[in-house]
This record gives sequence, C-alpha cells and structure tokens, in this order.
Amino acid sequence: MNKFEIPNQKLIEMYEKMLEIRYFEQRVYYLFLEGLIPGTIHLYTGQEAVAVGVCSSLRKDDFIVSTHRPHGHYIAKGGPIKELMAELLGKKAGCCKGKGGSMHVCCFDAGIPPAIAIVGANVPIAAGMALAFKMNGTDRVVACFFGDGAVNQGMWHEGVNIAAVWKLPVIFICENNFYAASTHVTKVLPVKSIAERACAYGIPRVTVDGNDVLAVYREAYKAVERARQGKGPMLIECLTYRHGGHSRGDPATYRPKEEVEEWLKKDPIPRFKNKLIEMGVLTAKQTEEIEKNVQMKIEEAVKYAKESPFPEPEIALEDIYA
Ligand SMILES: Cc1ncc(C[n+]2csc(CCOP(=O)(O)OP(=O)(O)O)c2C)c(N)n1
Ligand SMILES: [Mg+2]
Repeated sequence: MNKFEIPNQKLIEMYEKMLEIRYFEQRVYYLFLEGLIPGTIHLYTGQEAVAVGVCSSLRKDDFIVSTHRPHGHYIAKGGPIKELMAELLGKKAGCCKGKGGSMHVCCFDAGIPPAIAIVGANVPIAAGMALAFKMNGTDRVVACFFGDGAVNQGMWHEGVNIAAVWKLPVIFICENNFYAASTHVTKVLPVKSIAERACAYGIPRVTVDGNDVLAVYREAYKAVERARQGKGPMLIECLTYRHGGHSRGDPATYRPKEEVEEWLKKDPIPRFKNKLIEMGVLTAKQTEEIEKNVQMKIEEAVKYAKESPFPEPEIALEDIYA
C-alpha cells in the first residue's frame, strides 16, 4: 500500500497497461504506413490515462462501450492484444475474424462489446446495456466512452436523459481532447465546460485532469460505486490530448505548435512513471524492465498477426442477420 491507498501491484499493472497501449499504437502506426492495415486507424496515443484510469475501476464482468478510437479502451479493459493486432491486419485470428477492423474490435469475455464508430451512437446503446444489467438484478455497470464531438449529437442527449430518468448503472466518460477531427471544441460548445451538460439531466458531474491516471481512477471509482448502488449515472469530463492527427494521414496542421508542445510536456506516461519512482513503488531499473517486457509482448502480437492466415472469402456470409 502507499499514500494513494491503492495496492502497489495495482499501480504497476496500471503503468504496464498504459505502456501496452502506447507501444501498441506506435507499432500500429508503422504497420499502417507499411500498407498492412486495411481501412483507417484512429490512434489513442496521449490519452492512455483515461482508458486505464476508468477500466481499472471496473470489474471483469462490467462492460465498456467504445468508439472509433477503441484500441486503448480494449487493451485497458483486458482484451487480448494478439487478437486485436490480428484484427487490424484483417486476419482470421482477429477478434472479429478479420471482418470488423480497427473500429469494431470486441471481446465479450472481457466485457467489450463491439466498438461503435458512429459518433454519439454508443450512448443509447450503453444505456440499453445498463438497463439489461439492472433488469437482470445484477450490480454490473457500463462505462461509456465518447469524445467532445459526441456531446452535440442528438443520440447523446437521448441516451443520457433516459439513463438519468431510469437511474441506470452507467458512467459517461467524455474524453475532451479539444478537437473533433479539425474542429476545436469552443467552436461548437456554447457553455464553459462539457461537464455542465450534466445539469440539464440532473446528474452529478466532474472535470478531471485526464492525463493523470490516478485522478481519473479516483473519480471513476466513485462513479462506479454510485452506479452499483443504484444511484444512477454520472458524467466525468477528462481533459486530455491526442498526440497525433485525427486519423491515418492527418498532419493536424490546424493545431498551434505551442499548444501541441504544452500538451506533450503533460504526457501521462512519463508523469506516472516519475510518480511511481518518487513514491518508491518502482525503481528506474524496474521501469526499464517493464518497458522491455511490454515491447516484447507487442512484437509477439505483431509476429502472431503477420503469420496468421486471412479468412476465407465464404465467411463474409457468416455472423450476419438476414
Ligand atoms: C455521426 C457521425 N458523424 C461523423 C462521423 C465522422 N467522424 C468520425 S470521428 C469524428 C470526430 C469525433 O470527434 P470526437 O468525438 O471529439 O472524438 P475524437 O476523435 O477526438 O476521439 C467524426 C466527425 C461519424 N463517425 N459519425
Ligand atoms: Mg475529440
């Protein structure tokens, strides 16, 4: 235990998960440039503290509902990395048998139904899952991730409203990275913060430093416990930043250079690493070993994905509703 009252082992696992996401995304970027990934990709680099902070507050049998930027959520919730990598390469061993690609990754055993890339559409779906959990008499909860771009979608308002009215066990996580593609949040938000939107639905809200994994964890933990007790949803706005462009080839020239530099200084991974060393949870040498092990794990996933066969064309007709 330490001053945060979180077991050291849990802190180390959180650090490992953040590194897994970072190295995974860095590797995916190069695989994409090599032409090995069909479709498009939206990388999560820079936002790792949100996914890991939230998912560390969940149980295995809780669900998350992800977005078009899902790799970090999937890894943080405990989805197998090899199957994720294989999916991105369109391989049969992928989590959707190579038929879903980057934006639909899933692992039901780990509480990850397929990610939903239609901005805002995952909010009513999260409410529906939470309703099912409640009707089945369980205390399972749903964590619903979305970006700043989602909060102006009609579906977002309908989903939050019904969750609030019926006190559904869902926590709404806004990853405010200040941009929806190239549109800055201030161009489309008439209120001071996204968290304020919660007032319209009578649910509690909080804005948190989304690059501080422990701050995110603490707020998520409280919201999850509240939801488990049947007290209804909460909105957590996490202020963060994506290090790269919106998707594949976006050079993100719409962002001022100084702004990017400021946020790179707040990179959640070195911040957490330094904190763990300061607290005596890990030595610098131990962090190097963890980094090496995580890198090896990602390389194994790349090897596995590259060596896996492509699916047979006939399976395009399986797993469909007709
Ligand atoms: C309803 C809908 N409109 C447009 C798109 C195209 N699109 C995909 S991601 C995106 C921006 C989303 O921004 P935000 O919600 O802030 O998430 P971020 O990309 O920053 O993680 C857009 C416009 C979409 N997928 N769905
Ligand atoms: Mg955004």
